[in-house]
Amino acid sequence: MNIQWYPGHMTKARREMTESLKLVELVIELLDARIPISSRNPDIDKLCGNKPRLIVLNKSDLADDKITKIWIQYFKGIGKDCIEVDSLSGKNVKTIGRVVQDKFKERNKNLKAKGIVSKPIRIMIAGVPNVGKSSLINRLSGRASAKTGDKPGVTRGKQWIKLGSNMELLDTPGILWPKFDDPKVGYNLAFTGAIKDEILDTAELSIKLIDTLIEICPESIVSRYNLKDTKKLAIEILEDIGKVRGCMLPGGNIDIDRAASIVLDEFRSGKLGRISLEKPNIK
Ligand SMILES: Nc1nc2c(ncn2[C@@H]2O[C@H](COP(=O)(O)OP(=O)(O)OP(=O)(O)O)[C@@H](O)[C@H]2O)c(=O)[nH]1
Ligand SMILES: [Mg+2]
Repeated sequence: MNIQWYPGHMTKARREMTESLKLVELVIELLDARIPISSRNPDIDKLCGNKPRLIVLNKSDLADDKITKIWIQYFKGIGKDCIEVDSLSGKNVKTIGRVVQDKFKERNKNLKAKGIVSKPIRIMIAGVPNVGKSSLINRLSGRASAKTGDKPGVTRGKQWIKLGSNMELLDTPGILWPKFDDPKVGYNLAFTGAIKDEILDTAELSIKLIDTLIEICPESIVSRYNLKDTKKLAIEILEDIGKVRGCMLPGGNIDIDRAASIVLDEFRSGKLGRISLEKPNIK
């Protein structure tokens, strides 16, 4: 399966994003803590130019804590400010306000010297579909200002949300890029829910996910599905999972599609544990 998803609305959203960049002083690049590289738009440097940026690793509740800490060091090592948050519970979200105010200390001091007491810092939140941009905005603003949902493509237009008198946030639709050079990127985005499920082959995707989990953390599926043997093909493991979960079709065959959906849903909702699919290449 060759995964590509770049519908027309993303071309439009990308154009709008380029336009809106002129209006903001900071871009929050929201990445998925489980796949910080795959969820990073390869065009982001070109898109943002030298606009100040803050990298925020979201869904940290679903990622391995130790690995997330290493990712933060990795980004700091390449000169990028980076923090982790969980926009579902709100954990660490307040740190963003502190980091932003700190980044703009000089700017605020200069404004004050000119007699301007407060001019809100305008911030754009950018990231792949379903990474949690709108959820983060709602957490930061303390109200349900932006529409959220557990599928990609919920936000369709840009929306400004005021955060007291200090900051104004711009929610943007999730965008991808026209071609994933490495097929692994497409899979990682699909596993984590950034790609519309309707264009994916669920069984094939789930088999790929099983292969990946067997490689990086076999215990996650062994314990969840009481697997006796994992030294077999991923399709056979998926059949075993189907049997354990009673996914049977009339006639006694295993309902592979249902079993595949179970594995994907349970991975995405963290029931298989806190799993980071990408690790940085640093000691
Ligand atoms: N576990 C977990 N779930 C999260 C987190 N942040 C957001 N979500 C969930 O992820 C899903 C997508 O959230 P949204 O805020 O709609 O994502 P978005 O980036 O705005 O998506 P688009 O508008 O489609 O681009 C929702 O089901 C949220 O509840 C998080 O930190 N942890
Ligand atoms: Mg949204």
